[in-house]
Amino acid sequence: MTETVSAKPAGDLDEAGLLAAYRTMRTIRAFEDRVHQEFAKGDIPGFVHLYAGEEASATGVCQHLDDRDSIASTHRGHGHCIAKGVDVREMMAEIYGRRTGSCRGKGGSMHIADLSKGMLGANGIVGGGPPLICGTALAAKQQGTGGVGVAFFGDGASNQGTTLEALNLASVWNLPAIFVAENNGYAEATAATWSVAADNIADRAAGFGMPGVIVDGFDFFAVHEVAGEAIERARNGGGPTLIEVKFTRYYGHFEGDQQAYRGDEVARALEQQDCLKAFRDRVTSSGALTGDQLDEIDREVAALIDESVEAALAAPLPTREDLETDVYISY
Ligand SMILES: Cc1ncc(C[n+]2csc(CCOP(=O)(O)OP(=O)(O)O)c2C)c(N)n1
Ligand SMILES: [Mg+2]
Repeated sequence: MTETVSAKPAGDLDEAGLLAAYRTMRTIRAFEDRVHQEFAKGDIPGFVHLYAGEEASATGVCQHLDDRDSIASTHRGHGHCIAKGVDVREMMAEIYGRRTGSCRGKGGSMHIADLSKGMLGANGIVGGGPPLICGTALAAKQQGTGGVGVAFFGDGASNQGTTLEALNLASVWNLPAIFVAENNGYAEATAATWSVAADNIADRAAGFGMPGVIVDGFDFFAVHEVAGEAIERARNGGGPTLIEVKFTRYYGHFEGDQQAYRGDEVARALEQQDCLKAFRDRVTSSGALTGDQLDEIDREVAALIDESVEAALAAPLPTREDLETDVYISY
């Protein structure tokens, strides 16, 4: 049976942990809102898929991770990168295709990676992440590091053979792997209710002999709690978990998407469910944090994003010589 978790009382985070969670979610939102504006000016090359609305997932999961752990991401990867600690200035420069970017301007939005942070990369291949995580989780298990691998993937990716094979492999090898299905209701313009067999993606966990949990993706505390249990179990040799996080994305599938296939769900979610508003309400009404503390973070994050854009615009583009570097890596 798949368990559904939502709206648990405020979790076990101390003040520093709550402030860190809010800073991460606010940074993701501000980053994405700004990229949305900047993309419309025409200065950003390539395709961009924004993560706004989904911040509680990356943040609630990655807050449990450390240097031993790795994550695999998707084409909608900025939030995962920020939550795993990739430098925001380098990310912005990467999105602008600049030499100072995380991948020296050669990857762009869909390929931001920082192996030094355990961020294996955003990924243009739908369903590309889960098999990668089986590899890192197997390495962690064999080397006895206590590390885990986390694969974030979408509802569309949940139907890919690669994802289902990875779930099977993780289970038969009892890997310290966490599969986070980010069900935002659509794969491009195709509704998950139309394309995903079974009521819930998490229900599929039973077929692979692992726990499956559904969580309200707008509720940071619920995601944090569910992810914490799954990650602890994996670290202690208890094997993989499939977590389904349900929410909606605030922008189109990609920047430029006319979204003719959608109703008023974004306006409703922003008004009634938004993870940042819900977090603020929860922590200020319980007295855990003050509104002033959160406002201060908002200001600091806004300044960081301004600086990142200015620095990216002023940074050099890659040169012809750069074409021949970073092609092969020696291990
Ligand atoms: C293997 C593969 N097939 C198709 C595509 C084209 N494509 C890019 S994003 C996408 C939809 C993905 O939907 P989902 O997994 O739900 O992620 P979301 O965009 O909702 O975050 C598709 C079909 C691709 N990039 N890779
Ligand atoms: Mg989707």
